[in-house]
Amino acid sequence: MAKRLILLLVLCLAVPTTAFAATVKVRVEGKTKTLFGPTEVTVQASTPMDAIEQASILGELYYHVTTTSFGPYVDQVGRYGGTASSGWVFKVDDASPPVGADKVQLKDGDRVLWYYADFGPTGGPPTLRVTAAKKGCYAATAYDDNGKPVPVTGLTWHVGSKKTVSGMTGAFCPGKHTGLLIRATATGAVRSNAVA
Ligand code: B12
Repeated sequence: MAKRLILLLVLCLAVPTTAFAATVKVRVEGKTKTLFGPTEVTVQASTPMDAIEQASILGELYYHVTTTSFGPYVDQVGRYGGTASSGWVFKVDDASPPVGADKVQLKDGDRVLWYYADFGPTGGPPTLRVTAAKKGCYAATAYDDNGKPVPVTGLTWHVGSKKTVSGMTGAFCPGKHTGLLIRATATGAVRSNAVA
């Protein structure tokens, strides 16, 4: 009888995780380069913690989780762990949830970003997102931890890995760029996703 109860309990705990897996996009931005999914890879994941596990499986990406008083904490991804004022944080749909990565239930269409960040007196860095705009043009938006658009300086557009364009305001219209991805960087901001 006790064994059956334990089995039932285990099943109850296991089922929601699988049942609530959502179809989401995941990207991992490291300290010096993109570690996984520049164009954002679609995975099935129930939480941001699950999303980094899926990225790790698909990209053979090293990550490490430690147990803290707040719960499971990602203390390293790829080569770098944290210091007193830097470490690994995540956003869902461009905003930083105020709880651990195992506590956020993802829903279909969410975009999960894990990134290495240096924190100063004003908080963490904004994160950049590039979207395709009208007529072959692109827009870049920087988001703060609350998911609110914020201004950035030094915005630079990258066309593939060789061409860069700086000093532009408004949409970026690169012209023909077959096979080359468009992305953006800015001073003190986390680099953007890449868009075809
Ligand atoms: C410094 C800090 C960070 C640093 C840690 C740098 C480092 N040294 O590795 C950075 C900026 C990386 C960070 C990240 C995050 N943090 Co933080 N962080 C803090 C802060 C300000 C101090 C923690 C500390 O140093 N304690 C002193 C040391 C001696 O104790 P410790 O137990 O060893 O501390 C470790 C853990 O706290 C761990 N840690 C830090 N943050 C978090 C968050 C979670 C959910 C977990 C499980 C562990 C954890 O890192 C510390 C150093 O190794 C606290 C606020 C506070 N006053 O406690 C928030 C705080 C713990 N963080 C918080 C949050 C939400 C996060 C993030 C989930 C934010 C995000 N959306 O990404 C991430 C964690 C994601 C992950 N990697 O799994 C919340 C947790 C709320 C909750 N109830 O779950 C707190 C309480 C801030 C707040 N009020 O919102 N954090």
